[in-house]
Amino acid sequence: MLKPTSLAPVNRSSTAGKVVKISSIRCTTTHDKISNDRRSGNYPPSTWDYDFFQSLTSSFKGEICSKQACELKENVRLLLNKEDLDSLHKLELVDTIQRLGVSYHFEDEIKRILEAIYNNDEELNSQDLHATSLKFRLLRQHNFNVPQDIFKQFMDKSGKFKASLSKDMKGVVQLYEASYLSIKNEEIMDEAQDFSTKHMTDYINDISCKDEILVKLVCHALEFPQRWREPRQEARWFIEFYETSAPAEDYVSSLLSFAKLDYNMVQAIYQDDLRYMSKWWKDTKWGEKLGFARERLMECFQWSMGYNPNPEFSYGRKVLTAVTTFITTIDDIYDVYATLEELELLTQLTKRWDVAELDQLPDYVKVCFKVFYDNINQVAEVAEREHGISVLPYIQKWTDLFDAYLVEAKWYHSGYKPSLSEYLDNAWISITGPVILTHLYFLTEPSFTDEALQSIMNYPKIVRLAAMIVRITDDMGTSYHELERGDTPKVVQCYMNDKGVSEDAAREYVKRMLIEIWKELNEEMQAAESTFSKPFIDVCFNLARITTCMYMYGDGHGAPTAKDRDRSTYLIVDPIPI
Ligand code: LA6
Ligand code: MN
Ligand code: MN
Ligand code: MN
Ligand code: MN
Repeated sequence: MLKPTSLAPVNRSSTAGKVVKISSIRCTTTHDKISNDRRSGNYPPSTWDYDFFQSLTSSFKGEICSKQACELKENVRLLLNKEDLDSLHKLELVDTIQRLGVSYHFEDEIKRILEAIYNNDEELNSQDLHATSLKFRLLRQHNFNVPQDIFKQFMDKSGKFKASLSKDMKGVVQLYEASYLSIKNEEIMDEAQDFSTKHMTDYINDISCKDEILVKLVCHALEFPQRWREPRQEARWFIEFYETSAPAEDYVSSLLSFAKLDYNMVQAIYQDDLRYMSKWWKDTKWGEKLGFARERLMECFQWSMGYNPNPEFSYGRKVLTAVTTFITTIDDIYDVYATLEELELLTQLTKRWDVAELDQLPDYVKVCFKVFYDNINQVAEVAEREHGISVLPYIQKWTDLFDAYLVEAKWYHSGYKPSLSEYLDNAWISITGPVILTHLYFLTEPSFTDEALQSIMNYPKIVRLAAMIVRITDDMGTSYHELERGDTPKVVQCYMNDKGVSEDAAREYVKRMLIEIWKELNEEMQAAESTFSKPFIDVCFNLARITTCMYMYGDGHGAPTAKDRDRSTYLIVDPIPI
């Protein structure tokens, strides 16, 4: 029997105890009878379970911790406000604080520092590749206009970066990181990326290079640029790196102490969120009743942590964890379990947004959509109460996702091979970026203009671009298994079919495509500012970043490996030893 399931925050819980009527659900065995004819995703079972989630506990809670964190935080603030620090040291401090994962505490201070540097940078040694690149990256990150021309001085007459610069490997790494803040048609920045990537690759391949710390930094950067990295994973890596590489000075140890304590305290909040959600998940009974689908609560929680890692976003994280479990299960219904006839009927009927309308469909569909509608309606109710606007019509655009799922199911069942552009036209919706970001919009925006609402209804460019990055990155990580179990051609295969090229060549092409879309996303950050708030723009980027993180070792969502499990452990389970 389904139990009432609630996502509502405790202090807004007037719908929390709403009793779910179960009379319309007849849990007969019909689905067991037909299950023999159905496909299976052959996904491995989850390696995490309810008892484990319930056992999560942290000692980084309570007043003593908070008090200590407050004191340490004030030390860092004093450091940022120091008058006698020169511009380069200020930039380095900002960069360090960001990489340590604690910049969300100092947004005003950081903004002031960057504004001052933007308005008056004579002090900064512009001949220095490291300083110039760092300034370019940090200013662009914070939406200040900096032209690519500031790198011209490092180039020779033929428009190439001077070969002698390769001796300054720290500067080259900064140039590489800066190049990922570029927008379309910036030839100098393209050149910067090629130049830095080449010399960094040569550097780590040179067996005579002795600077182990620098090798570690270069390898980390080559794996993924900072711009693409998920902040919590990066923080965990950087805290360790900084500990071994920074000078033994007082300010370093005070920064590190704060970063570690803050990491552990925020992790304790994630554990609370996850414990709550594991109870919620158990109450859905999907694990038992929809056994064909992936059970991925830990991974779904990590997606939601990635969209917005800030501690106060607990309610939003819970909603997005539920949304991601819905996506995972419904995607498996469309891709693997259901028949095409069921999917056609289901897709049509979901538009009525009422589980009673699904009566003609098998029980597994009703079990799924009962929980789905109840929870999504509740999420909309909470948002409507909070914002005083009608939110449900926007959120009901889940049905666009189901339409896109059906298109793919029809392609698969008919053996149709779409062209790359036909595929992508549908695939940026079927990857669920729009659904996720629409939910996040109502969870992050402080106020709502008609223009912004209209834009959200039609999926603005920033949503489209972020979703495209998610789709391409997902396909690169998941298509191997998908094609094995039977699925429509994914981005790489569509390009191979279009052009008649090898898989390797197609993968290379798709990687370039990804870089180009990131450039467009960078550009859109500025344009979006006139319509959306910074927190919403941030979650669009964070969606792209958490995707990079989830698929960095393969299909980290559907078939997590030991490395993925390690990541879950250091993000959610184990604190940093202090
Ligand atoms: C993708 O699985 C899936 F279910 C996710 C929850 C991850 C992607 C989406 C988010 C949360 P699969 P398909 C942004 O790779 O069938 O099966 O679209 O998705 O390729
Ligand atoms: Mn299962
Ligand atoms: Mn799928
Ligand atoms: Mn799918
Ligand atoms: Mn996939």
